Amino acid sequence: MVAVHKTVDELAIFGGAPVFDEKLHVGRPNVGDRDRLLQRINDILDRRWLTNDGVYIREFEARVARLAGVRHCVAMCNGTVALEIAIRALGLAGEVIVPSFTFVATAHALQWQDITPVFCDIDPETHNLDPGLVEQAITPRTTGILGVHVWGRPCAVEPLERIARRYRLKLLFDAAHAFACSHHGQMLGSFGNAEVYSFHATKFLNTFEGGAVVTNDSNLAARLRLMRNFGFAGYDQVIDLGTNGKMNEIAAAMGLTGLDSLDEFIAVNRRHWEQYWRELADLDGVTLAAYDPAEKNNYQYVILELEDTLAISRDELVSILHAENVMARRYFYPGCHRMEPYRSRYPQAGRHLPHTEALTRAVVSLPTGTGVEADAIASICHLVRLAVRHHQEIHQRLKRQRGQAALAL
Ligand code: T4K
Repeated sequence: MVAVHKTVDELAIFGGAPVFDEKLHVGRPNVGDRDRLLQRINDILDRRWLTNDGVYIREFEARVARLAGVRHCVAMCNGTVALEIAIRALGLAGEVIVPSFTFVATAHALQWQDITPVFCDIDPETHNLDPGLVEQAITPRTTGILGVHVWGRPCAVEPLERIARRYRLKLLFDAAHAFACSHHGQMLGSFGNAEVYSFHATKFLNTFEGGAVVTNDSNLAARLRLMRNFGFAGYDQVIDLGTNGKMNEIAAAMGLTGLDSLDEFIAVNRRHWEQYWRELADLDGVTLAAYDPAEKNNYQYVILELEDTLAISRDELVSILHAENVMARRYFYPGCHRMEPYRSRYPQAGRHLPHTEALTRAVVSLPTGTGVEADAIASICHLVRLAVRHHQEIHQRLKRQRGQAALAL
């Protein structure tokens, strides 16, 4: 496709034809070498070993551990179960400090086990937990901190480590976005007591569904392995409470095939992100979340933040893009504290989360990945520039449109 340019009148939201015939999603999966994947799947079927610590799972775990620079990788059926098992294996209880600006699974993994997620505000620059506020949120019931490396950009790792040490808290990181990303040259995955990756279809590396806990703690890894497999230590010997958190062989085969193409995935994401940067960085009223070029990044998230100087709201921009079949997402709107069961339990939580509240209203996630072409990105950038440059006019027209729609009811 060739990049399309429009005027305000031609926007699909005002009746024009959409730029894209088909929906362009955020989170289109990266698929590596199809033939190699099918070979692996055939091999799995031939050997009739489909799950439970098979050879592909072991190979996947070894390669992930090597990449993360840790001793142990325990692969799981998804990132949420990996979080739940890590939380339980670390003995977390009572209260755990966590951002509200994250995917709801981070909070649910705690609440599912009757542990109270204590929502803490973020640093508006990094979008990650503000360590000063974390320290203020500690109570006698606090047992841990669960930081999230949002967009694959590192949490304030060292300050959080210092706080965890000082107050004898466990430190766990949700690294769902952060596979193949580094902090001061050390891979995310290797900090705190343990870190958790997600390999969901929408993630930079996917196993259809999947996740893993990575850690340097051998005792913890042994516990994780037990818990992942019902607590079985041998054929008939159950020595701990466990669940079924196992990854299957086909998932691992997908992960291995993705790992084979990791450099290509990064190169494509990086090229896309740089294109967005070139086309949008100098646009007044919006900021593109940047990655530290001195670190390893997977560039999986293209995050645009709208300033409140614009007349047009983030939701209006999203509506404009959706009308063009650009399925931009409002991650992580409205924030965990405004989702159930947290909203009913802590109705006042928003008062302590001003930066979270502001960011959830300001950010939009744009399409990238190996399923997206450069021309498509040029068209998306054109649409964003058009909307931002004509923000007053578009906002007024959308307001009138909404008024007319309400009258027609
Ligand atoms: N912690 C954090 C910080 C996370 O972001 C996540 C997951 C987790 C923990 C939990 O890990 P997992 O248990 O999921 O392994 C999606 C994903 O389902 C979720 O994995 C992800 N975070 C979250 C950020 O995004 P939704 O509700 O947005 O999913 P959905 O179905 O709307 O799909 C997202 C986009 O991807 C859509 O635009 C469509 C597209 N898509 C999706 C799938 C599944 C495809 O193009 N192909 C596909 O196969 O949550």
